[in-house]
Amino acid sequence: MATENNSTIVALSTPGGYSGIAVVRLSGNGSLSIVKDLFKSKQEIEPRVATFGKLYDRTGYIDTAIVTFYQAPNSYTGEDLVEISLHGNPFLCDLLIGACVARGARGAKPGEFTRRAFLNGKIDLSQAEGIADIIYSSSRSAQKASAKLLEGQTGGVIAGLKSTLINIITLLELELDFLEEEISFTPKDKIINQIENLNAEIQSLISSYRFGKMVREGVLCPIIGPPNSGKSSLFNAFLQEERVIVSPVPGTTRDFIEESVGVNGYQFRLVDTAGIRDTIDAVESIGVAKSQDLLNLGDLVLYVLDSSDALTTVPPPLNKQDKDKTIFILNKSDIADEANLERLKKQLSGRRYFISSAKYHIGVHEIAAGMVKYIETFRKQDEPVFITRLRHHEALKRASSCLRTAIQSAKTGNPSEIIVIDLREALEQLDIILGKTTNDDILNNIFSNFCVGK
Ligand SMILES: Nc1nc2c(ncn2[C@@H]2O[C@H](COP(=O)(O)OP(=O)(O)OP(=O)(O)O)[C@@H](O)[C@H]2O)c(=O)[nH]1
Ligand SMILES: [Mg+2]
Repeated sequence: MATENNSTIVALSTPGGYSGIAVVRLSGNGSLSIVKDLFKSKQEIEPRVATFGKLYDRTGYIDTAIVTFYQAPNSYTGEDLVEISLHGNPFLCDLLIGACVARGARGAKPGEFTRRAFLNGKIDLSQAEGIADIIYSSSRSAQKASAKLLEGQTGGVIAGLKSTLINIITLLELELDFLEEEISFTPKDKIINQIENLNAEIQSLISSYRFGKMVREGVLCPIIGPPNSGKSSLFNAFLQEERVIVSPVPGTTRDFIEESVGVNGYQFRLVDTAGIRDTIDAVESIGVAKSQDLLNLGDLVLYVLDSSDALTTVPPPLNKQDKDKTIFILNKSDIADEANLERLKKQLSGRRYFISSAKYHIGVHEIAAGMVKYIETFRKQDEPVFITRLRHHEALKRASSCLRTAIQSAKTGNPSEIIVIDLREALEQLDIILGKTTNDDILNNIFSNFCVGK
């Protein structure tokens, strides 16, 4: 009987709409027989050979097509899989999919092809996530990071940590097994040392997430500052278009507008915001409050000041983190007098700043280069991979916490069987990343974010 996991599934794997070609994919035991019933060709269908022919359903001719058959287990899903390329017309694709369903296939759910690849052991869970990430990546750095996930480099690093951990557990369990006998065991301080080294590696991966998150999700970069300082002008200068309204009236921007720009392979999510000031206007004050929130959320803050205004002052940093992530922009340099610029530069000593004239697009390249330089300070050159997904970050944090407990426990002289309990918990967390012990809810969550047909 065809169950949920071995039924034959079918879906359009290319975006709906009109296009040169579209690809309909089937996976499961029935794939080949369903296609043979629909497809007429002078050649026999052979594995991994593109075969030209014509598609017919019971009502008649559908389209010409190329059929490629991938025989189990040498396919994306590990099952028999057929790809049918036909003309990219939604009506034709629906006809074909309907004909497949009439012959026993059922429509695939989002990510179901990849889910089967995972369940059939073709890929681990981190690779499945790499596939989703590569489909949605929108910058060179994100694409490179997802390729590492997809190719299993991230999974490989995790598997390496896992095997170190298994070795340590084995040493301790060996001791438990031969407790009665006269054998010398690895001394405890040596074991503690091994756990500490492992934990240091995990910590290093955990700290790589700050960079990895910015690569995968883009660098959230709010443009903040007093009203009328030129925030919207700078935003437009980055985008090289008049995207938002610029006017001499303070309080022009009330809502938030986000646009992405790519610089040196990184994606920056610039957000134009309302000027921060005390205001009695209800709508404007909502905007000002949201600007404050963005200041906290942003990965990197561009703080724009009007350098032509003698009343402009540099705000003091609220804390170390704000100080680090803020780049000041002394804008309107074209109409600023030298003395005022010098006064502001002095106030900014020890902090990062650039001088610009957003109205005339002057200084924008330098600011962009400064933004890239800031992001790259978080990149660890000696790490082969960095963590890009919150799920991995959380699992590694839990693993590290178990290891710290194990170290504490070993140092206080607890017996091996107690230490092993925490080490096994850490192992489980690493397995979660690879999908070895992942519950259905997590799997559903991961695969439901895929498109249908992948
Ligand atoms: N001379 C000069 N004028 C500028 C420059 N940048 C902005 N302006 C002018 O300053 C005024 C305010 O610019 P906006 O970009 O709207 O300023 P804002 O910070 O977005 O203002 P709010 O949205 O009201 O907070 C406009 O008249 C701009 O043309 C600059 O570099 N030089
Ligand atoms: Mg504005």
